[in-house]
Amino acid sequence: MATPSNKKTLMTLYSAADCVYAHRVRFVLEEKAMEYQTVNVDFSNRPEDLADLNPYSEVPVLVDRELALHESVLIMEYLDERFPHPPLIPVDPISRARVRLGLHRFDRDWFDILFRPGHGETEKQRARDELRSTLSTLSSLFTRQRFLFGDELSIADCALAPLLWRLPVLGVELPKGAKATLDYMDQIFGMESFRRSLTPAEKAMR
Ligand SMILES: N[C@@H](CCC(=O)N[C@@H](CS)C(=O)NCC(=O)O)C(=O)O
Repeated sequence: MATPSNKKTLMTLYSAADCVYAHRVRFVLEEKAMEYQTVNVDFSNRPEDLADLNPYSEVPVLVDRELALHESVLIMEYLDERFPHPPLIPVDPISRARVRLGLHRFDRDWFDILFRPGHGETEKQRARDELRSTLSTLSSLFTRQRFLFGDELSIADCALAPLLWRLPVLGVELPKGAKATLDYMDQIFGMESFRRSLTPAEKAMR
């Protein structure tokens, strides 16, 4: 008779020391208090299986049993569905759509330009300027609510936080008047899950 195996299969995250996209996933995994193992990818010596797991050979990739999933946003959404507590995506369709639209805009307006290859310095400077002014404008929102989409942490906060952590590295300084945004950042950076999500290379960024 076969004995049921209760051997736990840990999820594996293919990450990299200072990858802003992998950082998003590490934050969500820590917020969900998940146990997982990490493969730290060195791009000058990629693990052979990375190309099998992700046709683009990029990180992050999450391997959960038979599933190999890439794209940070898809991974965050998957984790929230698979491990619903604490919920990081609101339940009503309008709020869900707003969160997803926010994620899309973060990538299109900032992450893709600042962290993906193929963008010139002029375009990057425009993205940095726009980021600084949007974060300043968001200050009035943060005087009314704790997080981007209300008083609960969402995957939008988890997606943006790794970029906020990198503001000094990017050379983006917020004006003192953006106090509520700075407080919002401190609140996130002080979270146990966020602190646990940091690699040594990321810890050295601030
Ligand atoms: N849109 C992807 C972007 C992933 C990405 O650009 N990852 C970078 C590292 S931060 C990568 O793997 N680059 C491969 C390389 O440098 O060859 C996501 O959100 O996961």
